[in-house]
Amino acid sequence: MSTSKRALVTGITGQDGGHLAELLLAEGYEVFGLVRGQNNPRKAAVEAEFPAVTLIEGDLTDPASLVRAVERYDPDEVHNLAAVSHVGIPFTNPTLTADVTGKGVLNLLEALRITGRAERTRFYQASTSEMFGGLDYNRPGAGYAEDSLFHPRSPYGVAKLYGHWIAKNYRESYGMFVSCGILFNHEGERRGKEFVTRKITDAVARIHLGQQSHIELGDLWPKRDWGYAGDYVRGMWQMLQHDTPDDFVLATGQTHSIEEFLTLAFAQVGIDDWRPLVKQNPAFLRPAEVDILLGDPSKVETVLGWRRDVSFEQMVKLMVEHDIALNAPAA
Ligand code: NAP
Ligand code: F7E
Repeated sequence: MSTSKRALVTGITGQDGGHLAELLLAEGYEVFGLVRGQNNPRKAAVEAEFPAVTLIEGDLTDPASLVRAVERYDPDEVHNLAAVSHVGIPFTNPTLTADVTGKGVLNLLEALRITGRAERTRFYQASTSEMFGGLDYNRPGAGYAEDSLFHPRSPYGVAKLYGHWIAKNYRESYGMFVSCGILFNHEGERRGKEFVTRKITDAVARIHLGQQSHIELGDLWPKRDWGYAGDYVRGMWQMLQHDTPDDFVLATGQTHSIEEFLTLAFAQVGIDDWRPLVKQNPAFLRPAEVDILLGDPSKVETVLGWRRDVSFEQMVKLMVEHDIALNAPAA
């Protein structure tokens, strides 16, 4: 029997799943990834990039599949990254979002508890800054911290708040080692193109290469606290290595509008006046918008010594360069 630690990662086909698999393998873990559905098109990409990862069929909405996974692979750590993670799309499928993003957390915690792992398996829950909401009455000031008021503004945020509280409840009720990372937006070259940053860097690359004429977006004024995903998965992992379970905000402490992101991204390809290349499409507006997100990472910096390596400017540059290389025709 191997003596290395065993980690089960849900959401392994997603952005954070890729960064986390990379980190855990480098740390010497045996990594198991939960993949849903028959013939999932993203499974092959994970198999190709991480042949050492064992993929397991399972779905957060299927409790029996989770019981089977934890019984068979007996993880020391479970990193629950799986979710319907888009904020806009769940306005049209709120019930599915509640089932996966909310109740799915309960299903996974129960799988650990009823199979007798409450005292031995450490659990990470991917909570989110979307639980805060960015409204006037709870404006962040120096930044939202772990004890700030919650007021989610979307079915996604509401479902995540359930996941957050049920995770804390299992810590308090059963003494489980459950830590929640309240993560502000984090981006990078693995980000899905349905999110605004990657949509922009992909479009900037394609406009630069003459493959696209313009980009259609929703509101440009909202502000987000954008960090680099590689730095954030290191923070998640550090939370499970700490001697006690706790909740931590991961953020940069800076906030930027989408307009600022556009300015930096287009500057990478020498375009200063990007406004004629950006059109508003009402399809990308949301029934309720989160105006501003700004996080205060003081606690995670002090308690866990977490620091980010990649600045906002470096991240935008990295993403545009990556998308130019990806979209460029083969020589
Ligand atoms: P992502 O790229 O959208 O990945 C989501 C993952 O969840 C995918 O692997 C997806 O699998 C999986 N999934 C969806 N429904 C599932 C189900 N029913 N059963 C099992 N797996 C399912 O998200 P991410 O950006 O990596 O984020 C990771 C986690 O952190 C998410 O929980 C997200 O809500 C949270 N979070 C993200 C941010 C951020 O800025 N990135 C900030 C705060 C919190 P398929 O490939 O099969 O679709
Ligand atoms: O939107 C605006 C949009 O979808 C950012 C998820 O990882 O972070 C992410 O959620 C902003 C919003 O991310 C478009 O209205 C304008 O104000 O990139 P996004 P998000 O909603 O902040 C949080 C922390 C999570 O937890 C989530 O899982 O950009 N926006 N035009 C647009 N957004 C998108 N997607 N597409 C547009 O065309």
